[in-house]
Amino acid sequence: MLDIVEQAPAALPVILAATRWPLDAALALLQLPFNDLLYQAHQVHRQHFDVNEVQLSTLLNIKSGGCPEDCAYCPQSARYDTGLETTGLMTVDAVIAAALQAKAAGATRFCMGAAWRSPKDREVEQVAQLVSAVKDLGLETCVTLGMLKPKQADRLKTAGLDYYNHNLDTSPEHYGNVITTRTYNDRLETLDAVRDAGINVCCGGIVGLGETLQDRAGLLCQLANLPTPPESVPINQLVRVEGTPLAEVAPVDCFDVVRTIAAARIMMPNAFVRLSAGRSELGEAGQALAYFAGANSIFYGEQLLTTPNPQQNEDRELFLKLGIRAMAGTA
Ligand code: SAM
Ligand code: DTB
Ligand code: SF4
Repeated sequence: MLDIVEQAPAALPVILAATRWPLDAALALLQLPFNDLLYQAHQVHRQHFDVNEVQLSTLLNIKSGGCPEDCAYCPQSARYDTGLETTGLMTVDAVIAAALQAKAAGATRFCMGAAWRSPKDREVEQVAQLVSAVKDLGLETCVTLGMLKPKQADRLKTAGLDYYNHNLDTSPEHYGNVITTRTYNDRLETLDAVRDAGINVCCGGIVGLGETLQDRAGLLCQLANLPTPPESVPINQLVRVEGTPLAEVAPVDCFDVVRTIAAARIMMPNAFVRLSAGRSELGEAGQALAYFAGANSIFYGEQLLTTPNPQQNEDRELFLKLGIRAMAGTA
């Protein structure tokens, strides 16, 4: 008897973590009537956040194109002819200039992306300088550089990195149809390294990769069942870019994007859920639904990494119409 009691505290958290969100529960959420799902998601949102506040992150592509990976959605893969110009890593001065503009426009976080499979230590050192420079401006910092080793994550943490973005993209089952040059497990290992370094995790995925509803539920379960769920969850709608293998895939229905946001909100109530790529396609009404469903973060600025995003004045106008405020900076 005593044995059981003594073992229980150690065993219990493991059991809870493994069953936090079973697949059938996530699938059931995505299959709810739209109004029921949105009502539930909005209630969860209201319990955990100020529903009239949205966090603004601005993206900068600090190293564009020429990536050796084969991600079938990505215009920056060297394997696909998308007409994209390849550039080297941006200088500190150019990055500071862009970050200052982002801050002046109202962003609280500056996210720098590089088209790498995994950075070399020398490249991590260069990015660490960029992170420190941006942090000194009073902005939160985020980078997405591909796969990261534990020591590299530690170095970025020391430089002042607040968030690392590394997406799982889709379910483990669909993953191999989209990317063959790195495994799902590689991605999970990078997430572990980031978490262990004490950096906030920004991890989400893409809808519109030809996945099933089960795959969407599977992605959300992977995210929600991580030992610690991500602090930030970007939900991207595929931007279909000519020259990539997924250029002609059927477009996603706007309501399916909103459903995915709503389920993410319910399954990860404390996370910032970012309505990411694909906002231009959603239009004002679609975005308003997404905010109601629990999205409370966006990429703010006329460009994502290589593709267009709504203009800043369009976002400001929509916020005004909806009574939404941009979240104030904390850095
Ligand atoms: N190379 C690094 C990596 O893949 O980890 C960082 C940059 S990569 C462009 C960051 C993320 O952008 C990808 O994981 C993917 O989720 C998203 N992404 C890339 N191309 C996209 C597209 N066409 N539509 C929607 N999301 C896209
Ligand atoms: C994320 O989840 N979405 C952003 C960011 N993280 C790096 C990238 C979206 C890229 C869309 C296609 C492009 O502009 O190249
Ligand atoms: Fe490379 Fe990242 Fe694009 Fe994949 S998503 S091809 S890793 S830049």
